[in-house]
Amino acid sequence: MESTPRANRLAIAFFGRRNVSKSSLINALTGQEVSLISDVPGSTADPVSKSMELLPIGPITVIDTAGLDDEGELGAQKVRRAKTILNQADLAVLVCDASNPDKSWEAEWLKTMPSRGGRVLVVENKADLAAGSAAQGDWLPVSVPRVRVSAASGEGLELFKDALVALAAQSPAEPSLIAGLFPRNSLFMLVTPQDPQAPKGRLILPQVQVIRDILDHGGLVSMADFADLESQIKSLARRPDLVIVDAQVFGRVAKIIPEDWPITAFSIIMARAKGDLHPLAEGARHIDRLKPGAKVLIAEACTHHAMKNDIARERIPKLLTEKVGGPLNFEVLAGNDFADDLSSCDLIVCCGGCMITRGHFMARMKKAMEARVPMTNFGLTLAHLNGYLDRAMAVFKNDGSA
Ligand SMILES: Nc1nc2c(ncn2[C@@H]2O[C@H](COP(=O)(O)OP(=O)(O)OP(=O)(O)O)[C@@H](O)[C@H]2O)c(=O)[nH]1
Ligand SMILES: [Mg+2]
Repeated sequence: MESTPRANRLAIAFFGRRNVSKSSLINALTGQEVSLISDVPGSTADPVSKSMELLPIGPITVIDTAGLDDEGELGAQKVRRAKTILNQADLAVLVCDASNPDKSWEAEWLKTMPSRGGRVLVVENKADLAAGSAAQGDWLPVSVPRVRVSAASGEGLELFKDALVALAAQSPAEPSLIAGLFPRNSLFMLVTPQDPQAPKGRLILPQVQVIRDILDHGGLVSMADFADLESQIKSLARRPDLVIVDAQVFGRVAKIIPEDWPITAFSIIMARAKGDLHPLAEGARHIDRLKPGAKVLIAEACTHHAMKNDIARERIPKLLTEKVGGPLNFEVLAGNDFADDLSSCDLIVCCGGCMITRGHFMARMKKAMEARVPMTNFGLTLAHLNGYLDRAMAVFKNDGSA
């Protein structure tokens, strides 16, 4: 279970005012000392994540956050981080104190929830302190599920888990990576060069995910290395419904296969899985309109040691500069989030987002859209600069969900 990539887990953020017992509730849910607990308001500063299995949902990540009513300069920083997590989460648990009858802060906060999908569960904790007093529900819209628990005594914890599971079950089903767009029994030909750069003895995650998606949708997989492709395609009993290739061999495979065979790249499929494909492709096409001196924000979602020929710091900037025909003004950002002000950017080029959830990637897209800055990703940028974006996108032409 621990091996499930974090990007594929349901992310559940716990939020609320200071000292309402967010951390205590997470510790009670996980049965572990995930977060520090104290009666001093403001104990949790940075968000704290813990992976766990919540049956029957499966692997989830719970995220503890600082109180959203924190004050002062440091408090404002804590609140900013907590809000970032809240915007990226799949589900939100609003924790409040059952013994405090004043729920005006919570009522105000709930009003903002519909704009982010409204997937929220209210937990009134410290029920042991409110024993005898009936739960006052008039501040709460009836559509929002609510449970009353006591992390201290354990009362109501099972109901809390059941409510979480019920809310998670309402989550829209994961969209199919690709095969759901095709009828059952469709044939997919995968071309994946197992060259020295490929990991020894195994396939990489996007390849495994696409194979699994094809099997889940009743499709057939035929898979080839690039080396003998020309002779291998002759032995196919029928024309594939789609050829899916590693980006680096797109051009060469496209030359070998007949022109009317639909073809796309793993990177395009993964871009569709993470975000809205068509606006991202538009973002890549926007490169044609960039002029020397334009500001390009290159954003990686995770921090890692930059290697020689690093895609974010060297390859993409070099290719973009060549394409535009003059120097560009690059800013490279690695880590959790964009700067607050994107208005000075002409283009945002994100990484594929393999380490972050779709919700997180979509939050980035929303921010770019609000700032009216075109956004794309590495895979689509390379597809456009290498001249195969339109052909690789053709299969998604009528795919409104992308
Ligand atoms: N009586 C009672 N006290 C509780 C319960 N759960 C937590 N507390 C107490 O409430 C206080 C705050 O708990 P925390 O879990 O640190 O609260 P928090 O919301 O994470 O607080 P911040 O991180 O400071 O925002 C602590 O003194 C806990 O012992 C409960 O079910 N009953
Ligand atoms: Mg805390």
